Amino acid sequence: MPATSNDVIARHDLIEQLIDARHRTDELFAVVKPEALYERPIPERHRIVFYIGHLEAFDWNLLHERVLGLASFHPEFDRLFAFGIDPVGGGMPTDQPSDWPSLAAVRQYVDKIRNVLDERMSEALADSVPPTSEGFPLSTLLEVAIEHRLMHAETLAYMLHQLPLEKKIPQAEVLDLSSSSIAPHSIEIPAGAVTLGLSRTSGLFGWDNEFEAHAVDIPAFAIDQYKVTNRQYLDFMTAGGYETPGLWGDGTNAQDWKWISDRKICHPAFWKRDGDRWMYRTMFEDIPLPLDWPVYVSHAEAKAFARWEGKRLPTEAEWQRAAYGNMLVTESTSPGGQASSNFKPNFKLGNSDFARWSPVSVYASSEGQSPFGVHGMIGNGWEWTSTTFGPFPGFEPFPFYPGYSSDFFDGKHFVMKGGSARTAACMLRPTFRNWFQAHYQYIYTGFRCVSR
Ligand code: AVJ
Ligand code: FE
Repeated sequence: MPATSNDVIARHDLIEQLIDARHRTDELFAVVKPEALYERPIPERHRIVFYIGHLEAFDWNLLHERVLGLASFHPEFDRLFAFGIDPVGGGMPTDQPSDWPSLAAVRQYVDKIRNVLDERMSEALADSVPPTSEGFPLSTLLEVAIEHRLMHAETLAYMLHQLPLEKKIPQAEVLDLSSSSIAPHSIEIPAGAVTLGLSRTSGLFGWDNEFEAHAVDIPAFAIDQYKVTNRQYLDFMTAGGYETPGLWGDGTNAQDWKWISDRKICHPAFWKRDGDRWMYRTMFEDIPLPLDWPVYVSHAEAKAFARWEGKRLPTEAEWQRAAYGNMLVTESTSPGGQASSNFKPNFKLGNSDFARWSPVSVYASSEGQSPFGVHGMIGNGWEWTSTTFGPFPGFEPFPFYPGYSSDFFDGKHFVMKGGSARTAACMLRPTFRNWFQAHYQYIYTGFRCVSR
């Protein structure tokens, strides 16, 4: 099938996007002082150096044989850097810095892959590129490579956030320390339908877990107008939230209580005690706790807060309805070949797409309101839902990346929606689903509560 000129333009555009995404991740590694690149800022994750190799190994493993018909030049590194770790309840990794290849060897591997891909991809683009034997067009594989890298631009930011300040090269950032006297209240969402997921006939790119589209009916409920702030969470702490077992389990299931007791957890990971006051650890400095910023906590902490308020976390479907009403994502490709949906929220104004390192006040912007007047659901921090991550009806794993989602359909991961300051614009789409374990504290994820 000959490629239309629109296809070619679209694919060239994707190569540009891949190159932009490389700049993003290169910039992140440049934040780390070179002598700290073999550190492990988060005990349960890989050392930083792994991710330098991982981003290229991923692109290479995806494309070299399938699309370009090229043999591997370094199978050992292709395997070593193939997968990250997301341990559930297992032990901590014990590898040593000396177990990893030198930086020079890793950088050589990266450069070589970039050179080969860039050369061969433009050649492939000049021809008409047939779908892969698995039936997916080259554009889908490129979107996978781009979004995989951009997701790591965010997960690497979480990781470098935990690296001690003296091991980073600081970047200037003007913090939003505005303070407001707004009294939070909740918004009534009438009973109605919402569509979750993308239809396969839409022609839009989505990950395997975004398909298939399906409608869900939702009874009326009320949802917080704003994300829960550090100020509100501090009230929960002052009221003894971390010392009240009943908030951390329902009697038969006390896993969350066991977790905070065993790990001696008594505050959010981004907070730090300094004498008689709370400090907040931003990416590059410690500052007095900004009370109007959204609180970033694990799912277990969010759930305990909601119980304390006599409320609960929204389901994924409730969150979607509060954010988008009954909007349906159906539209196919536009004339430029760029996929677009029929819904255009004003993403620019939300705190997202790498606009900042830090959150802003939840009251900062009157833009970004949902059709029901709920504020700030997209950007400025992901939001936890009560929904365990699982397949939509009609789910099929991508044959070229079967474990991307299905490895996490284990009842231990929860869906997050929205996006943070470090989420790329492309992943602010309504159907994107993110997920993490209930006890992971290091992510840019807050929440809002619902009642009824
Ligand atoms: C979708 C963010 C949960 O970081 O575990 C990156 C993304 N998967 N490489 C993760 C991912 C494989 C994933 N999240
Ligand atoms: Fe990855």
